[in-house]
Amino acid sequence: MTAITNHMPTAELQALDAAHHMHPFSAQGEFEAKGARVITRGEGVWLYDSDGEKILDAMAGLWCVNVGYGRDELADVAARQMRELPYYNTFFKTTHVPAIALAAKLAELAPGDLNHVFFASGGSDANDTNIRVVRRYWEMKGKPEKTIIISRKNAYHGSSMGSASLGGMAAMHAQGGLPIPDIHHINQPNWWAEGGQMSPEEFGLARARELEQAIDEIGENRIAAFIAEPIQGAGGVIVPPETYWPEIKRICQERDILFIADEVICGFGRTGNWFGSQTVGVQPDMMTIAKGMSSGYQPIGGSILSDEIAHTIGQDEFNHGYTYSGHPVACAVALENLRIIEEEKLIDHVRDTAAPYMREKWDSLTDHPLVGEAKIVGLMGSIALTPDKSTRAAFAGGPGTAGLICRERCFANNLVMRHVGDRMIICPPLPITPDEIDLLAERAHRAIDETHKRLNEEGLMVAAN
Ligand code: PXG
Repeated sequence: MTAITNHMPTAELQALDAAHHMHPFSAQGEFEAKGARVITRGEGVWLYDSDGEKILDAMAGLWCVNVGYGRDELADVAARQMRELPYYNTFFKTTHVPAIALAAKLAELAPGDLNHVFFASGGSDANDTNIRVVRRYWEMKGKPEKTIIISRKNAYHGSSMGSASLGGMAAMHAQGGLPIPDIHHINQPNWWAEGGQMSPEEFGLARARELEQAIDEIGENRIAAFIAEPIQGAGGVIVPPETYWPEIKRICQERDILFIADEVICGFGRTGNWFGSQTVGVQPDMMTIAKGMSSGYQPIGGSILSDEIAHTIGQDEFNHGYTYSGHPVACAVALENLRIIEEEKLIDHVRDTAAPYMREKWDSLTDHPLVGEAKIVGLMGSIALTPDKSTRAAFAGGPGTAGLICRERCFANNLVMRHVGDRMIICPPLPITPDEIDLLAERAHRAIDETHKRLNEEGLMVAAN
């Protein structure tokens, strides 16, 4: 077989891809009709494809390339670490410097007494760790019946059996016998789609109080933990009403349950603080981290535990761990990535420069007849596409009627912007400049115009009843 390289014709690469490479969350058969876009290179906020197109990546890969593409420092650290110690495990009373240094750094950055890191290779396996940690914690506390974890519909916590069960994605639960036992889902704080006649403030309180109701109905003696993303990412960048998090905080403080903040997307500067829980003002007992912790340059994730939890489960053997827990190359790269975020003051850049400028541009999209609400926190934002913004209507054609067209128009305009149903979402690399934000907004606007035109031509600007 000849070597497969960037220099092969796109069609050949696509044919091989369709024949042999199974894609996540995809109907594989569709790649035979239309091949996948082949990405060959990245630099800053820009991607290049096999046809030589230059694409603005407003999704930072998959919500993860926080420091942007093309960072030589990260490549150099990886090469150095691979030469020195490419792998060793952290089982059986052994350790190594990259894992020690990264754990200590994360303990310094994480709020409060979150001082203990259990490493994984990504967010899904870190959330699996969390399920086992909270159940083990209560067992060690003499309350083994506290096993139930409360999560939310339309949450995303990963794709493994455990983490997909924590998640509240109906389409995932419909395949493969999920969820696992003892996971309970309450409703999400998505005012635009589900708020009805309530004000956002009333709705935020009502949805937060579902946590209290669930605890009362199931019994506090059965509940181990509540898990939530500070701002739902894959669910469509759902920014809760301002009343939501303070009420959740009150409930978590009053009740004897643990709170797990899933910071896989919100962490590492995305919301203008190190962690999203700082932005929404709650102190977690545990955090899930991944993605931005290495800016995606290496696959790594983890769980950060409070002193109390770590000391409690640490009194006996915790029968859990992954071959790549604390992988030295991944740890070294993550540590260098944190150094870049700190030394380049990327969080200040998000908070003081990029986010305010992006918000101005983003909010102005609501002038468009197709755009209902525009939401943005730090550098994660969403807009709701609607056939009738006065009633916050969904499309008669079902979820995705406008979103799918809009994503395709974004692609055609060399902008990566995702859709979730009929919400369009962005999550660009943190160093994005005002000039690049201008380009992002211009292309988004053009794509929305083209979508609107198509919807009108095809008679799809119709509200569902
Ligand atoms: N928690 C959250 C909040 C996530 O967003 C995970 C856990 C799982 O992480 P890993 O590293 O195992 O993928 C995620 C991942 C999408 C999309 O379509 C989002 C994610 C993954 C894949 C697709 O937006 N987030």
